[in-house]
Amino acid sequence: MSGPESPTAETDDAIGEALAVVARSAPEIRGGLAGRRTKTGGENASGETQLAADVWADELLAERLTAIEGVGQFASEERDEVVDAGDGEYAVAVDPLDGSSNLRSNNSMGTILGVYDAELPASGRDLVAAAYVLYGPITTMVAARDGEVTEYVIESEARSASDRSSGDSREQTAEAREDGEVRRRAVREDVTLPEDPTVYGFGGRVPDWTDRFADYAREIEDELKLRYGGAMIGDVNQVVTYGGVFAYPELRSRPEGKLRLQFEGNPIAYIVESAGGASSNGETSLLDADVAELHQRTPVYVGNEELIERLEAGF
Ligand code: AHM
Ligand code: MG
Repeated sequence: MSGPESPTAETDDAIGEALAVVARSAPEIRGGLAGRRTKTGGENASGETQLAADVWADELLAERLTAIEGVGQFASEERDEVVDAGDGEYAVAVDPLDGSSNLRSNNSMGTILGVYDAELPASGRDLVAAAYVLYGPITTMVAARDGEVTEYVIESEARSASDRSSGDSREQTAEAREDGEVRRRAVREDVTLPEDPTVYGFGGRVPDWTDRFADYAREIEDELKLRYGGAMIGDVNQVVTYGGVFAYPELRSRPEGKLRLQFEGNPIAYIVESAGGASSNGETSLLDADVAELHQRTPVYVGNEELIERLEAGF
């Protein structure tokens, strides 16, 4: 890759490099979506139909993340088994395209990364970093490491001087990284959930909700504004931005919910908790959930602490 490289402390180690690889790959993943909206005919480990884009993003990230010195395992929502990547201490888990059913209707989607200092499947307490990319009107990345959460804007080529001067000056912060041709610009440091929550988004069909979740939902509906987009990353990012609660709850037909602990629940819980919020599987923080297997599902509840406490109190 050409273009300026400015190594920083964060890219000097495997954890920082994994975050950098995801950031660097984001414009390419985004750019490759247009021709890959078709079904492959295959299914992933959770029994979901794969799109060409799911498989392609998985392969791209697998190749790049397993090449990092210090990464010993790679796992993805899109493949059955953990890939052995050598001697490295860290394991990376990805959801290459979260919310890919939104591709057909051209709504937002994401990419999720968790970096575990343990063999997979691992507890959320073994996470040392996590990040998500949101492919919205612009491409952003929210990364958590060492208890700090940062939001970046990802741009695929150096912007011209006139572009730079036309932006909101409050968004031009000191920290900017040049990862090859991709620029990752910090636009919000020390991200924390706003204290006065305003939005909620709940997945699953309402008649399939359990009574206890339906009771909770009724309370929340009176207080907050519905914002549900069908991609967890988009929905969680609204909660991180405006405050509120996101749930993909336990269902009558599926008490274990839909989302996967290693690839979705844990990384999102790590980010939301690092941003001062809370997470739950209905009983305990997702980060303390019992780990059974790589593709295990879990109910996911994340948001402002008070809203998650109320959920647990009613369960
Ligand atoms: P995916 O990773 O296979 O795309 O599935 C996860 C997605 C989440 O992003 C989202 O919260 C949920 O599935 C939406 O499911 P539904 O279509 O049932 O609302
Ligand atoms: Mg997903």
